[in-house]
Amino acid sequence: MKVLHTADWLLGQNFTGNLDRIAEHRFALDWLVNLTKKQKIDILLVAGDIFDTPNPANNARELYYRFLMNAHQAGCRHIVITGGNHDSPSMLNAPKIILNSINTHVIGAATGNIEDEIIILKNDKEQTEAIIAAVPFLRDRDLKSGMVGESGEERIKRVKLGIRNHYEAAGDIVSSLKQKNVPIITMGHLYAKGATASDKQDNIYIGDMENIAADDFPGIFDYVALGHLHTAQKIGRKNHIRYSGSLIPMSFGEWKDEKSVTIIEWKGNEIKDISLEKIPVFRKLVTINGDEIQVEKQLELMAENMASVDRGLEAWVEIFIDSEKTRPDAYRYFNEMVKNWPIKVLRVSYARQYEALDALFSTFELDSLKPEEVFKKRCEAVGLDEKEIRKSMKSFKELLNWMQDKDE
Ligand SMILES: [Mn+2]
Repeated sequence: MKVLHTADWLLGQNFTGNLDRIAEHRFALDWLVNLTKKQKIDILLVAGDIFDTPNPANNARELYYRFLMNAHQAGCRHIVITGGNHDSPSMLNAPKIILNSINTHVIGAATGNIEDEIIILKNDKEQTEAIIAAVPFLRDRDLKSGMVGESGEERIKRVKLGIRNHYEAAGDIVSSLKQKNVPIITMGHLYAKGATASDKQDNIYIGDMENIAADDFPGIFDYVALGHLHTAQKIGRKNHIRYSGSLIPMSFGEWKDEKSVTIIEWKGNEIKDISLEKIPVFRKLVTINGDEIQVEKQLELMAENMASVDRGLEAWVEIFIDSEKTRPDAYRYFNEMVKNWPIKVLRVSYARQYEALDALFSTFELDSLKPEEVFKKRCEAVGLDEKEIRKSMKSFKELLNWMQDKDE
């Protein structure tokens, strides 16, 4: 039996606020359907952050439903979808009943009853072939709401304990269902201890408080399919606890990442093999550093290389210029230079000009930044040291997390 693990699709993402990723996502999902067919995947797990926003655009929803139908028709017998911190639980859950009819199980959020997350997958002879504890992203409110007067540290402790308890309870339920030769798998959307996030990954709120360690997952689980971090990796040197990584690079911080999906081959309830299937690059994201002349040379070189391979979609570039002199029209200047090449320059910054926010970012660029990035720049601008910045960032992220919880 073969299980394919993927996560963090973030369909409907707007890059730097005004560019959509629909074409890339369509290519990636079509590729995934073909892979599912070629590899004869039995079970597909998507561990959260299906969509980028709680209310995604209709073309993003269309991609999602089209993929589920195509994967089903390609012979994938079971699909399990869990909600991530970006997803709206009610939006994911709304079509649950109809998706059930194509063997797709959706767990948008915790319900208060952990049994709701336990999915028993059966073959057409009604024999159990896998048991899945489909744990979605656990929101603050799922882990008992914050106590009045609770400090930040107390809250973190409570969140960590809540998550551990949740997995323990799920482990207890599946233990009672255990059958010979049937794999038991759990899913999760969280930041596991020891994991690496690309520095620009913006979707971590509860995030870097390191929710849970590899040893905290009950031993009953033969595989742990995680989402939330966009870089494929295993956790705590355990081969069976993994992040699949995202489908496409979600920010310039991920431009060097090799994206993949994880395929787990089983013999009974034992893992026979785990392999990463590399996802083709449908659009290049590139960060270029250097003085003006070096940047121009790199752009020329890029254009030459791209001309020799048919990549379809134009590359997106961000530029950091290391120079004393600034050019107020830098953004226009570089876009003029690349206008006949399959390249678009999205952002130009001067590396040495960190004194003031408004000197560094044009209005366009400010729009393209995430709140955390702006806050961090501000901390740097007022001269906080690294330790102080880390501390302030932590509080800021808690605040964002609280606001996000409130929004829903
Ligand atoms: Mn996430």
